[in-house]
Amino acid sequence: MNYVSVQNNDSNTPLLYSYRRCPYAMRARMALIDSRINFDLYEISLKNKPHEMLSISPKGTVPVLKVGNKVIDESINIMIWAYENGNSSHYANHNADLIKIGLNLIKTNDNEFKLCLDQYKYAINHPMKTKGELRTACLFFIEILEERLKQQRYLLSDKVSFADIAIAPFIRQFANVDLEYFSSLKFIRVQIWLLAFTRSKLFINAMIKPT
Ligand SMILES: N[C@@H](CCC(=O)N[C@@H](CS)C(=O)NCC(=O)O)C(=O)O
Repeated sequence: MNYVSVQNNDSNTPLLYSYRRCPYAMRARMALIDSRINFDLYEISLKNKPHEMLSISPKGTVPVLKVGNKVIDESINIMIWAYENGNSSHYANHNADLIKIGLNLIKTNDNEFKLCLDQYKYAINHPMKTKGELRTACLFFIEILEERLKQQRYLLSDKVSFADIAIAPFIRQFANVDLEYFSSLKFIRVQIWLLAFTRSKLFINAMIKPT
């Protein structure tokens, strides 16, 4: 992962438009690093998106991956591209059933859970509900993860998988809204899983600040 300005990218090296704190961009960076793909990273400002990015992906969200003439602008598709084109065991090791379970978990994360998470994060915009109600609404997903972690160390098996990498950045956001509350929950396995994730080399490398 090399931080570049857009002009410095030679068009043969995949270029990722990213935003360090965005959980979708985190999963894309981790999948690329995990797959041992050499890529250039351009850290954007969400308030001032580069024209080069908007010209190839007008919807204006990060992450966006440009590989030659191909543009991939959904984080999950960037992950799939990375695992199909790189050299990691995390995706390939799973059978079709586990891949399906992983993709379904990610779908629940990106839809129902993300909606509850945003309402909890920005509780001030939802005056009809208390913060307590908004955070309790998120717990359905934490409970699903806890149940999976009762059966194995990670979400799909005893090994880290693409599902852990895709989902953990969002659970980290949930935890960070109120760490004391998160620590007080009965979901001990999710707490341990998140701690292991945030201490992992992969996450730490994906979070290195641009110099
Ligand atoms: N479905 C997209 C969602 C990406 C997304 O919403 N990214 C946010 C940052 S976390 C973004 O770029 N928002 C646009 C903005 O804030 O202007 C994906 O999975 O890549």
